[in-house]
This record gives sequence, structure tokens and C-alpha cells, in this order.
Amino acid sequence: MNSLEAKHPGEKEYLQAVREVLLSVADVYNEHPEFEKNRIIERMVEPDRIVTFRVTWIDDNGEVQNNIGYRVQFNNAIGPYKGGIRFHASVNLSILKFLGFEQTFKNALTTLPMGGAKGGSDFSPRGKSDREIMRFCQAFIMCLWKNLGPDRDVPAGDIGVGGREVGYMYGMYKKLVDEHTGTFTGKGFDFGGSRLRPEATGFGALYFVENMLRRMNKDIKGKTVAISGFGNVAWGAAMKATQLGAKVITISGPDGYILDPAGLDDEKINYMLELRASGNDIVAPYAEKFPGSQFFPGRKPWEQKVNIALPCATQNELNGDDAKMLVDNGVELVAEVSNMGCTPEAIDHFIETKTVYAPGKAVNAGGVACSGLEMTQDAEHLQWSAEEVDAKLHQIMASIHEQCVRYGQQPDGYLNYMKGANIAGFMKVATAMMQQGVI
Ligand code: 2IT
Repeated sequence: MNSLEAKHPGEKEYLQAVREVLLSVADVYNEHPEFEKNRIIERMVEPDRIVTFRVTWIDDNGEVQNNIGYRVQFNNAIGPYKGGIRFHASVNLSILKFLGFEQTFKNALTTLPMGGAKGGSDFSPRGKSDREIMRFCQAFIMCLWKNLGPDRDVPAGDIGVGGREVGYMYGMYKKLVDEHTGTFTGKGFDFGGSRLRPEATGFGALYFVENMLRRMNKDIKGKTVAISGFGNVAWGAAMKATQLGAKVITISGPDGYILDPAGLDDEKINYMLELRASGNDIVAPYAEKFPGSQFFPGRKPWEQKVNIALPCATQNELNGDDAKMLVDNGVELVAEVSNMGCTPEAIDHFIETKTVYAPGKAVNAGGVACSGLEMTQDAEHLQWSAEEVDAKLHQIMASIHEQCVRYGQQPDGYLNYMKGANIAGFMKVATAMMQQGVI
């Protein structure tokens, strides 16, 4: 950790993600001297390759715009590089390295053969026209396409990149290689996408939560749920939580959060899509549209008393003070759906108070798992029904939960999901690296 900090000063998200995993795996690492001998940790914490490029495009006023693009190909020990692309003003190398590192272990947990990667740009889709988004996506892929391929590196969406952006990027990719190889997941169903891919991250998270509750002899019906965010992940989570009989009482945006004591229903969940499509990145209009709900500007939903908390927005969105409020208010379960949604202080507080908490790399793995299923469908030139995909998603989430139990069970009966997920993911990648020699 010291040498990594010296080599990459200031990359705080990346160093945070690495520290969490290294602390979790210390014991098993020390049981395997062959890992140390082969410098497995030193090799695992550095990305295999980072591609960075200038993306130049022309806006609607005819002005030339420049952004920075990146692809971090982190680790391909267990399969082709796989992971999303993020378009957000905050994107930098530290954030993409943390995401690529997390993705490597998450993908290992899915049981599917996928390595880890992440990419993106500091391009902000906020307020951009459809044509501007298209031109940017095309310019981005013109810089990156040579590094991609169905058995090499398969991108997908993340924050700021949904079906529309994937369509524009894949369109340009396909034109350049002149082959329909499915080298992108989250594509539209009409050109090789998988059923349920848009819903998969949120649905998978709720299937994972059902497994957690089952172990506690509890039922999700009637539980109150706080969700943060209002993007694709929050949308899928709200829909499945509601279908399973829970009551979702919050969503949030960069401008604040909405409290809706009546709970979200189909109309309100659909309205989340409208809010997002507006491109303004705010949730305040929800309170004007649905009487009985209330907007709290500049605040986070974790101050509400709920049974279940599901961070679904972005990294470090739930800090130590938020964790204290949730625990003091008697929260029964916290499942991180965003990547690294909780700060180290928040996680420490959950573990110290024996609060049931599971990390993003386990809870949100349903998204990339469904991407893996999309790759399989593309490779066999078939498309499966929603029922078939949903059944596989259920199995995969149950398997991830089992892996957490296997490696995370503590002597006092507390299940440390973070430790379980980190060790299970680490062991799979480390074993694959060992078997492939020193490369
Ligand atoms: O964080 C994630 O797992 C994603 N953004 C989805 C990645 C993927 O390749 O589907």
C-alpha cells in the first residue's frame, strides 16, 4: 500500500478501493506463500493497460470541443476485459482505476468468464442535445475501436451511458470494423441486446437482498426502502422492490432528495425515466408532479427512518455520519448498489455495530452478469426470452450470496459480506493468474 501511494499520489478513489480489498484478503494471502512468491498482489493492483486519448467533436454551435477519453484494461486473467463506460464531468483516472479494479473482482463473482475493465470521459451529457451526444459517442469510438473486440474488450454502459449512447458507440464501432460482433453490451434488443439488461443491475440487487433477508428469516414485504439516485440502477431497484411488496419512499439527485411517504408506484417509477431523459440531472420536479411528496434540497435520503437502505447513485455517497443516522434509526439491512457507495468510515460503522451490510461488487453484479449473458447470446446468434434471462440472473445472484457466506462467515455468527466478496473474487483471479504463469 505504501509503495502504491508513492507511485500514484492523489489517486484517492483507486487507493481506497485497493486498501479495502487488501485488508480483507490479508489472512488468506498469508496462507498462500506461492502468491507472495509470484507477486500476485503487486501484479493484480496495477492495470494491464491504460489507453488515454483526446476526443474532439463539434457542438451544435459549430464550436470545437475537447474531452479526455480513457479505457483501463485492468485484468483479463479469467476472460476478455469487460466493464462499463462512464460519461460524467467528474471522470478522471483515479475513478476509472478504482472502477476497473472493482470490476475485476465483481466479474469473478458472477461465475462467468469475464475480466475487468472500465472506461469513460469527462464529457458531461448534462444539457447536451441528442446530436451532440451522437457526435461525441462517435468521436470517442473512433479513438478507441482498435482496442476493442468480442474476445478482447467488451464495453457497456455506466453513469451517463445508457441504451442510446451504447447504440451510437456500437454503430460507429460496427462501421469501422465492418463486422457485427456484438462488441458492446446493453445494446438495443433489435440489434443483439439481451432482454432484461436495462433492469438487470436493480433486479439482481433485489434478488441479492432477498437472499440476505432469507438468511435473517425476514421477508421483504412491507419493508420501507430508501433509494438514492434516479438513474438506470435506481429505476430497476425501485421497480423490483415495489414488485416484491416493499415500499420505496425516497429517490435522489445531485440537487437533493424526494421523500414520498405513499411509496413509489408504476406511474412514479416510469416518471423516473422522464426525469432522466430531460437531461437536467435534477429530481426536484417530482415533488411538483406528485402531491404528498416533498423535496429536500441539498440533503441525502439517509436521514430518513427506513428498514432497508439501497445506495444506487455513485461512489462515496454514504459517509460515516449517514451510517450513524441509519443505524441509530434501526436500519435492518444496507445493500450497496452503486460501486463503492459507502466510505470506509461508513463500512467500519456498519461492521462495528454488526449491521447487515453488503458491498457493491456483490450486490450490483447482476448488471454485468446479464452483460455476460448478452455476450453468450451474441456468440451463439440467438436471443433468449426474458424468463430465461431472469432465471439465470436469480441463479447467479444466489451463487454470489453463497460465495459471500463461504468466505465471510465470522466466528461470532456475523456475516461479513465485504470480506466474503473480496476473498471469493480475489481467490478466483489469483488462482487463474497462478495457473497462467508469470506474464
Ligand atoms: O459497474 C458495472 O458493473 C457496470 N457499469 C456494468 C458493466 C457491464 O459490462 O455490464
